[in-house]
Amino acid sequence: MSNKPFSFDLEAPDFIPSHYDNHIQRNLSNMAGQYQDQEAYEAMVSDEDTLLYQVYELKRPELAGEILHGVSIVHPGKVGNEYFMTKGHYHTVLETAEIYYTLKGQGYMVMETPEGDWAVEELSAGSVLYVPPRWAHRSINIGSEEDLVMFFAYPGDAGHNYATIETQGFRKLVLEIDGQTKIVDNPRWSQPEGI
Ligand code: S6P
Ligand code: ZN
Repeated sequence: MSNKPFSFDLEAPDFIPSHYDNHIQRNLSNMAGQYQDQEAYEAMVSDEDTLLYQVYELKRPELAGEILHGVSIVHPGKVGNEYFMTKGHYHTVLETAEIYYTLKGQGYMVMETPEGDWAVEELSAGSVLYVPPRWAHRSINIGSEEDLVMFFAYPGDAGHNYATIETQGFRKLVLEIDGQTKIVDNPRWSQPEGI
């Protein structure tokens, strides 16, 4: 991999990087057990394996001094009354942070720590979110028609730990109830052990 400086463009309306090395696509079938309404999930996935979100990554060596970065795009939609969202993860190296800059759309970042603290921050075009070390994070698109598009950057050695979230989800769910977006307790959640 070259160690020369480089640049690329992020342009409206799509904000797909003009250069990228990796394109990840996650569909409904990649989210088994993540949505609260299992019946709605099964019905949707057997009908069509809808694309939920995409990530465009610029590859860099996975070293502490590097900054991994790219663009994530969460499409609009719901499973039952729960919005389309990313899987969400802790960083394997817990003491690593992340920055998100929202380019387009409306959403929430749901976050929590192994100690049980939680936070939900709004995401809208032009807002910058700092996710401190130790905070697991999941992005959620609450828009009815628009993509939620964000530029992200995090330390090269961070890694991804999906297992804890896959087991029980996040402490808070973001649902649409009577046409309103609500943050509610996740009944499946309990304090994680041994992260
Ligand atoms: C990586 C960073 C993002 C996510 C992306 C998809 O640390 O947080 O690039 O990978 O938003 O989410 P997830 O939870 O499927 O990796
Ligand atoms: Zn991350």
